[in-house]
Parts: sequence; structure tokens; C-alpha cells
Amino acid sequence: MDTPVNKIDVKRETAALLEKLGVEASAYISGDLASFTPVTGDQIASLKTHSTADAEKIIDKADEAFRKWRLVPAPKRGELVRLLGEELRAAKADLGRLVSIEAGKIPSEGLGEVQEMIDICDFAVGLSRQLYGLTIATERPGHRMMETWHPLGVVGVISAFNFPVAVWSWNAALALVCGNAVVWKPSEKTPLAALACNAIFARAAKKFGDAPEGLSQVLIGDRAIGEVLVDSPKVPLVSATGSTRMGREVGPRLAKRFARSILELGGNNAGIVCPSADLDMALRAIAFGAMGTAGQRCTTLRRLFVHESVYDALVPRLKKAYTSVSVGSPLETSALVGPLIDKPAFEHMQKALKEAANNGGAITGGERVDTGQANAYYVKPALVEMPKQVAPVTEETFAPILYVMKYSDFDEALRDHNAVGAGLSSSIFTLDLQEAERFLSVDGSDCGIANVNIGTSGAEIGGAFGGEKETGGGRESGSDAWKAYMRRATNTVNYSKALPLAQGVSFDIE
Ligand code: UN1
Repeated sequence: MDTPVNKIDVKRETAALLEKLGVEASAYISGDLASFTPVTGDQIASLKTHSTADAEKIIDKADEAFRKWRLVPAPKRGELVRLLGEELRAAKADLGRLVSIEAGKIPSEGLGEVQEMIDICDFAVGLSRQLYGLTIATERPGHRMMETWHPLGVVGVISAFNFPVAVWSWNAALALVCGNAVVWKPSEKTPLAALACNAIFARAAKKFGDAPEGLSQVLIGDRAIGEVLVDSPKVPLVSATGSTRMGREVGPRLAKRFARSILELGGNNAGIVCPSADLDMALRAIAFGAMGTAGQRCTTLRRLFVHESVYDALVPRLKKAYTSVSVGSPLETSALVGPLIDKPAFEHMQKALKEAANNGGAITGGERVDTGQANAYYVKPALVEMPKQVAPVTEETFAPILYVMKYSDFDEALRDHNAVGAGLSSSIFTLDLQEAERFLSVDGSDCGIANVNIGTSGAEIGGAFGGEKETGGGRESGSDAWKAYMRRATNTVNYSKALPLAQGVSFDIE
């Protein structure tokens, strides 16, 4: 372990970064929401929180902003998002560092997250001229049928600690070009990054000139604040990222008032390593997928099925990577694995490992790494060889645990691959075209993301991001995910002098 971080320095550095990013000190020095850094476990700020009454007011203001913003032509709305992208470019180093402080990400991942924000802004700017509707052949002469996409309203965003800034931007960049306003409830574990994004947005809005006030706002507080967002009749869409348990509560509540949801919930992502796999490549992809971000991505690789013919060539090398991987402070060392977010995360990990051992698992790693700081939770990532896919393999534990299982029959591996509740991301490592195509086919992987010869995590923003089954079915980010942020109107225009009815119906009044 490298030198422990001086806690006063982290607190000071945080304040300096926030000031540079444009956040008023009054927002985080004497409030009632304590914010911690997982890097040292120390408190770094106390944020002012919103009451539920404040939240109602914020939503009202967003609704007013929406009513003005929807009248602004979409390419002009794109200009605001272009400016947001520019501000993010300028703030990349500081915001990336803040993400490292607040979420414990290593520097390249903190910066990578901000890069994802920049990328989605670029994507959304182009999209602002491409909110296309179809023209559809009609069965009636002298008629034209078409689709028009209209802005939807206030979009609620609920995000998790592990991507404290990117998830907001995927939603906000699209929502804004689509003509919507945004109200964001970040995780209580990473509220400072949200304040920073708010300040960055404010700068872009100022440069834009006449963006309505309240177009993008942040709600700081606990679950009760999120509930206001979920229950408000002024919020027609909530995009929520978090656990499947959270989604089970949020989804039905939204459905009850016929609001839309984009749910991005748990993942229990798996990879299959086939006999022909390029093992050097697989090794690197598995290491990043399973140990990167300390196993705290929703796309983290959690299960690995390795063909018996390559098991002994791959798994010992993988174990070596697990024992030798550097674990340490992302602020002061070049370690590849930073801390877990908090003590409960560590406890869940230990509980899962115990259960795995009880079910015949052979564990490499998994122990706490002592940094001399009682409240920081660093662990060696754990590789667990399991005789078969039994609990806790079938559950997502948000920690760096990779369960490895041997297979002999491809169909069986595929079946086991799909035999879990979540359906987010998946990978196959093979040079055999038939296996690769089968994995991507109708009876292959049942996930929203299925990859060949790359890992499960680290998706680009250009594709639609999200998953099936208990992952919630939502799609964010690229491709045509924008459609979820707009309402579709089908328009039929009669430019003839007659009134033919569809389906040959006659209804002639005198
Ligand atoms: C998440 O963990 O919530 O594909 C999102 C990835 C990132 C996004 C992860 N681009 O790993």
C-alpha cells in the first residue's frame, strides 16, 4: 500500500476544485447532508438539502422552463448542448478529479467518465437536426400520413454513485435537444459532482443567452426527494439508474400514473471463453471488466464460463493478475483498483464470499487491504472458482467478485449464461464464427448488450445502453434512445376534396 492520503488535503482539494468548477461554497459547507470520500472515508462536505416542498417548486419551475424551451427550434436547442460540451471539455480535468474523490475512481476512469459526457453532447448536437419522423403510405387518395416527434415535458433523472456525472449527461443531453427540461436527483453518496455539473450547465446556459431559467436543476436530498420526482404529475418521464430493488419500487409507481420510465437496473454480466479464444486478449478484457472501477459498474463482469480445454491455460494467469493487481488511493497512487464506496459495500462483498465458500467456491483475494484508515474500504478483487452456478453467483453483488466456472458443452454454457434475473451486458471470447454468431443470435445471449472479443463494460455512447429482464428494459444514450424522451404524434392530412374513410367504411349523413 502506498502512502495514505492526508484527510485535510482531500477536503481542501475538494473545496478548491468546487470553487474552480463554479460551485458556491454556501451549497456545501454547512448543510445537513454529510458527504464522504471513499478514498479516505472522511467527510469532505455538508450539503444544503432540499425539502419536499422545495422539490415541488423546482419541478414547477422546470415545467415553466419546458413550456418555453419546447418552442425553441431543435437545432437551436442543440447549440446549448454544444456549449455544454465545450464547458465540459474545459472542466474535464477538474471534474474528473472530483469524480475520483467522490466515487473513488482511478484517474483514467474519472476522466473517462467526463469524456463520455463530452461524447454524448457531441452526439446530441448532431441529433438536434435529426429528430426524424416517418412519412407513411396511406390507403386514402389525396391524403398524407406522417409522424411528428414533440417534446415531452420535465424529465426526472435519478442516478447512482458509480457513474455520478455521465448518467446525468446521457439523459440531459438528449432530453434538452428533444425540448425537455431536466430535474436530477443524484445519489446521496455523490452529490458534489452533481453540484459541479449544475454549475457547468449554468455557464453553458449563460453563454447561450436566453435559455429559460430552471431548464436543468438538481435536487439534493434523500429518498423522499426522489419520491416527489417519481410521483409528480408534472414529470412525464423518469430515467432511473440503480438497483433492481429500487426499480421494483419506482417502476410500478410510475406505471400507476401512466408516466414513462427508463430503468437501468442491476446487471449480473457474464462472459464465455471458448476453446479458440485469443487468451491474451481475453485475459486483459476480463481483468478490466471484472476488476475495473473496483467491480462497481453495472456492466462489471461478474460470471465467467471457461471451456475445459482452455481452463488451465487461462485461470491460473487470471489468478496471478488478481493477486498482483495494485490496490490503492486513486488520488495519490497509480493503482488500478480504488476503494469500495463504503462499509456496506464491503460487508455485502464479504457476505457473498462467505456464501460462495459454503457452496464450494475456492477464493483468491477478497480480503481487505489496510490503508491505515479505518473508514476507507479497499479490497483485493476476488476470483472465485465455483463448481457450478449456484447462489451467490446468480445474484449481483456490487463489488469486485468474479465467479469462474468450467464448461464442456456450449449449449449448456449459453443456458447458464442466461439463467439469471438480470440481462444487461455479455461477452463471448472466440475466434469461431459459428459460436460468435450463435451468441449474438435469437437464442444466444439474452442481454441488451452482447459483445464479441471485448469485455462487458466500457460501452461507447453511440449505441443504445441498457438491458432486459430485471435490468429494467430501458435504453439510454445513443442509437434511437432519444425517442423515449419525446412524444410521437401520427398526423393524417387530407388535401383532397372528398372524405374517404379508412377500411372502406361508409357513413353518409344527409
Ligand atoms: C453504469 O455502470 O451505470 O459501459 C454505466 C460502461 C459505461 C457505463 C456504465 N459506459 O461500463
